[in-house]
Amino acid sequence: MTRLTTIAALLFIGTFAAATKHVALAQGGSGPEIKWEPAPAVFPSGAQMAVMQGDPSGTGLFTVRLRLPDGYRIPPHTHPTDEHVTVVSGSFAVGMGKTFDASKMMALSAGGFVTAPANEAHYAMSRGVTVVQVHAMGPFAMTYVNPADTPKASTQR
Ligand SMILES: [Cu+2]
Repeated sequence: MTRLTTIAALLFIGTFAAATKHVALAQGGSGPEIKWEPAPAVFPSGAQMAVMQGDPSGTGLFTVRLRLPDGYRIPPHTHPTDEHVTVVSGSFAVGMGKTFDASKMMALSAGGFVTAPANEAHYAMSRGVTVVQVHAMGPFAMTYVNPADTPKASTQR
């Protein structure tokens, strides 16, 4: 029993050490070292994106941050996988449904968290310059409910 406990403790320490290493790596990408770039053309113009972890175009878990200007709107859309959003700063309002309706949105401030289930239409708007962190299983894709809302690559940036 005691020996088993010791082995379990050693395993735990090993796991913890590995996790700590990952945390240390992640810290290299936080704060002023975050590399912001114009968000991909699938987003309405004006947003910036930084990849924190993983590859949004790959098939595994990825984490990105989006920096949105005041009043930035993302029209109703869906994703093929659950989208998990954590508000880092600013104010981010989210609504569920196929029609943008500002009166039905839930406003989230820093620390707020919301999950948009796969294939369920939702929309969003920022109030003030806002940073959100999105994590999901890749590959990341957005399908706009109204095809006319799909940003045109030629008008980006
Ligand atoms: Cu979304």
